[in-house]
Amino acid sequence: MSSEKLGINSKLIHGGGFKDPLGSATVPIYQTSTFIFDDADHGARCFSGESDGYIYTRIGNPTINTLERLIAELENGYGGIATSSGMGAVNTVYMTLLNQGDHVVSSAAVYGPSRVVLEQKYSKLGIEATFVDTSDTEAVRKAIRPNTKLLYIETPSNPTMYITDLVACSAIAHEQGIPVAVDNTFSSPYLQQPLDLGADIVLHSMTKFINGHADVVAGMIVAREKSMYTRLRGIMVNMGFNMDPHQAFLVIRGAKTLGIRIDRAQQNAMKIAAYLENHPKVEWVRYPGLESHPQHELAKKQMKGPGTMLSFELKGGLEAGKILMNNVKLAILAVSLGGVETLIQHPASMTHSKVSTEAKLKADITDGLVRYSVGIEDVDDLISDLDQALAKII
Ligand code: LCS
Repeated sequence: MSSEKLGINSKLIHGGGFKDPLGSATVPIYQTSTFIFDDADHGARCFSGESDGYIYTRIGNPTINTLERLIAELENGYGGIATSSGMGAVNTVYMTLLNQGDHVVSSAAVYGPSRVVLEQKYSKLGIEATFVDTSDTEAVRKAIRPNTKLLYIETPSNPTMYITDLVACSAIAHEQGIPVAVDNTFSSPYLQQPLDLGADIVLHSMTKFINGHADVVAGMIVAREKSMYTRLRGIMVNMGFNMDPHQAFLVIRGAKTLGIRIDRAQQNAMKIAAYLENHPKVEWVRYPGLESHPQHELAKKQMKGPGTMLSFELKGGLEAGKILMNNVKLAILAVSLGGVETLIQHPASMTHSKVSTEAKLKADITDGLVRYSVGIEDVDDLISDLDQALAKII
């Protein structure tokens, strides 16, 4: 059966199109840096592109290529480009599309380093960035300049959980011929497919949902068109942002259960969000599945489910948040997200600590905001854990 016709859970198990010549049921780890040519002419043909034989693992490797094909199938794109980390994917996109004198419009609330690298490094190469709340479509239109070469969106945004209208923003960018890249880490392709909503590039920190077991750092980019794919791939290869075959093997294994992990964690997240929203010590909760979320309707339209990430602020602000974080016993106090285990962290002093105080406040990353990544534990245990920790706040 053609894999295009399969449902997403079947694709997760059988996608990637790898056929092992020895009949292995799983994708083997081709732990090699280089590949043997049949003869000198074959080597030359591989390099010229006449033959598609493998050359060198930074350029291509059967285990890594299988993962690239799998994620490209899930995102409905032309091809995938695996990277050593999510930041490897982010920087491959920036380096491919931004040159001296260019300008990028980015969501103000993005993963801290995705913003900081533009402010502190690309600015020194003559590249300007404007950060706007991309959930405000008009703000995106106004931020575009004649030299804008990229619209970079994170939705839902880390850690504010704002949702950007991808259809509307892609249309605005495309009117000016500007490509749109979407960091889809918070949803994974299981819940959102940005290329189908108009984006040209989708990228992931696969460290999160796609791998799902907090044991790998990895990234992926998928391009809709061949020409963009070729440009991105060239930068990844020559910058050395490549993945390692063992990483690819672990991500392929983790990805098989993406659907059931998210279904389960999402059920937990809905209950936890409702519990927190009704708790007297909680000021607000931002979870796309709650009617109180400012873009609840858009989330329902654009995403197949509200996901497993939520942020909230306690009435006692940061001090109360610290008491909560220091007293949870089941949730783990750690950065990262999207794994089977529930994680809690404080963005202002952890994942977004390098973002300036002014920029944090403008992006609504308040000092009291706590981020909670819901795992697949028993939800009653997670709620009891929060309950006993919240009780410690006087
Ligand atoms: N994009 C998003 C939305 C992320 O959340 C992260 C990492 C990255 C890109 C970078 O991926 P990495 O290089 O770490 O694979 N986010 C983290 C977070 O929120 N806590 O720890 C890492």
